[in-house]
Amino acid sequence: MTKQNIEHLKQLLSTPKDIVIVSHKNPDGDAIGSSLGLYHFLKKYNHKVTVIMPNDYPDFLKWMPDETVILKHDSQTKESNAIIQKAEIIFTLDFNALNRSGNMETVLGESNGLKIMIDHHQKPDGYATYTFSDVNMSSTCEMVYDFIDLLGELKNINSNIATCLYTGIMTDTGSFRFPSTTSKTHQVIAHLIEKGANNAQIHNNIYDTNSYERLQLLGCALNNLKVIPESRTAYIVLSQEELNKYNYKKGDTEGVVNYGLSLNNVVLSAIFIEDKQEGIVKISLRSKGAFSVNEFSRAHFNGGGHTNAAGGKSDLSLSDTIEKFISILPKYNKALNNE
Ligand SMILES: [Mn+2]
Repeated sequence: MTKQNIEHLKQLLSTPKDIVIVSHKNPDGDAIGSSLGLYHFLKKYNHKVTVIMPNDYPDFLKWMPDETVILKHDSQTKESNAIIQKAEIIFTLDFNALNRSGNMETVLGESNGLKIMIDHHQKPDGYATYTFSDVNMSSTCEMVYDFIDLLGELKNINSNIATCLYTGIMTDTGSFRFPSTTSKTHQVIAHLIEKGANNAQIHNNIYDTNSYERLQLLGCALNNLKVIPESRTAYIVLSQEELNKYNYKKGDTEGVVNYGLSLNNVVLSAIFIEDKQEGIVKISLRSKGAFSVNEFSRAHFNGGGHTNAAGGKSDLSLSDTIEKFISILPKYNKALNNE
């Protein structure tokens, strides 16, 4: 983002505009946090702002200030499309290819609204007029903070903005422990606490919301954990039957993949979750060090993300997907053992 771009954006935002903020399918804490943080910021300047997500998200995200204003495109399609079509400015947050927005892809592509991307994933597409992309950033929330800084408006961060941005930085950094967490991230976090983010309460809202069934499902997942020592890999499989048994709800498997990485000597962790309704197996991958699960997923599982955290999917059956995964791994043994 050049100085000239920022001047132009300042100019653009100096009069009230029709603005839409969208994020990716299956929105996470960073997607909701950055969208609502930016929403609260833009509302201060009398813009008309609408936040639209492709689909619903877990209950543990449904407490952020004004969360209830968010439209869900899959259940409010007509209304959402009409708003996107007449938007003057569209912020696309926490994703960088329009197909990550699920069924919003077409309407976003066709809308004449000026697009501004703020994102930290790899390989951004060229759809936006203004691309604010940095793969080294901890989170899109930290980038929204920087964006507000570039506009010279840090003084106007209120407790709602601070709360939303804090949440996304916390969730995307695994509570400030991933390598993307820098001293500057901590400075931003410190400032957000000064501005009214209640860190203990936010942590509680996000992480201490387990149901008994969710813990039972976690127990089942850990019981299913397998380790392949020669590949320094751990993986978990959850079948649809197991999910049903524990009354699975969206978000219940969030973070489970990280348990594999907590094993001594493991540098690659995967979880395979059967989704009979969509007819796919959903895959989450985590790694330590330089081993890129982004590249691994792009090459084999129709996905991508970051070096150390990526998603993917498979159209094969659950058992065939696992078989494929196990058969691919030996090719990577050298890289995995170099970590
Ligand atoms: Mn993110």
